[in-house]
Amino acid sequence: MKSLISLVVVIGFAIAGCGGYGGYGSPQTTPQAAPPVSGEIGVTASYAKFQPSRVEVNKDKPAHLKLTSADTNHTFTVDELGINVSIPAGKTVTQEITVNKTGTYSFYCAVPGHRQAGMQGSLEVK
Ligand SMILES: [Cu+2]
Repeated sequence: MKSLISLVVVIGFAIAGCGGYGGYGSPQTTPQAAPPVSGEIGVTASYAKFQPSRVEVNKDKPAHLKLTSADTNHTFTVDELGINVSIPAGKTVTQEITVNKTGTYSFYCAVPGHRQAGMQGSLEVK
């Protein structure tokens, strides 16, 4: 009787699996989010501030910026480094940056009026 119960469980999973994927093809082909990597830095933009407003990265080491807008459209802009990433309202975008020169750089939101309202911070490269 034990083996029969096992079989029923297996069939149950198989049916649930088919229903769950709804015919969108093999679940193995579903793109997976990249696993968290060291050097991932989350920054949340909301009017009118960045949280955190101070970000540290290591020179010559790729840093993964995970930029989230908590409200409206923003940008993450660093003029000296040629970085200008749009962050659509309510979305999270990731941007890899590698800076090869130590120093303190200013980042800000380029949406008119946002920087003036306080959407700026410093990017420290060590
Ligand atoms: Cu903004």
